[in-house]
Amino acid sequence: MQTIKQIIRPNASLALLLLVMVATTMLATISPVSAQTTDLLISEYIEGSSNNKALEIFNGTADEIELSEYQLLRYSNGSDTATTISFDSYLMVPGSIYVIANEFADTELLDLAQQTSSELNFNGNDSLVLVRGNTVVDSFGQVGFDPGISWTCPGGTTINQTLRRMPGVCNGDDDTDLEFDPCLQYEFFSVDSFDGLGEHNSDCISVGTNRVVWNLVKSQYR
Ligand SMILES: [Ca+2]
Ligand SMILES: [Ca+2]
Ligand SMILES: [Ca+2]
Repeated sequence: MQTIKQIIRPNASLALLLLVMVATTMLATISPVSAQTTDLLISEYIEGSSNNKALEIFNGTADEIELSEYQLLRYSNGSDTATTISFDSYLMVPGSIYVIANEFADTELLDLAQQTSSELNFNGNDSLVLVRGNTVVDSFGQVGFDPGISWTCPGGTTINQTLRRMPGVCNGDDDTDLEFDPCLQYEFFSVDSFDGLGEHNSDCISVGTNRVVWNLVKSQYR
């Protein structure tokens, strides 16, 4: 009768050992997480000086997402009629970021953007809705409501500031009719702060890390 030692190939033993080591390390280092991100998120909103306007999209899911299947709807000044902004074709791998900016923004901002659009011209009192087909994925503002100059809360305002989504926000706001309080989900930075573009701090389940580990284990079998 064969012993277990003989059945397991050397490569498989090595992979098993690696898996145990990785799992032990992960258990020791991963802090408790709140939830897993299930779709794209608006991770940053920039309403800066002049035409310095940008929106950052974050893929915190486990899947590669084709961004051209999504659209951005802009509802200006309390209007309930949208202007549609299409995304270029772009495959967002897990953990990746996409920045769309106003095409007349400063070079410093344009250099950080994957796409530009003249329609990305919100100025503080406009709602933005990220959709996939007819499904609302995330939203900023409140569709059909004009807040005046901007939405303001104790922490800041949606005009002449940079707003970054808090790390604990794992899912988008899919209720476009809900009263909008930017202080609940955003952190505020001074006008024309561009240094947070291209990265997003997330406390949600880090599916990207799991995937890297799994690929490492799989590679031992090839
Ligand atoms: Ca406006
Ligand atoms: Ca402005
Ligand atoms: Ca960011």
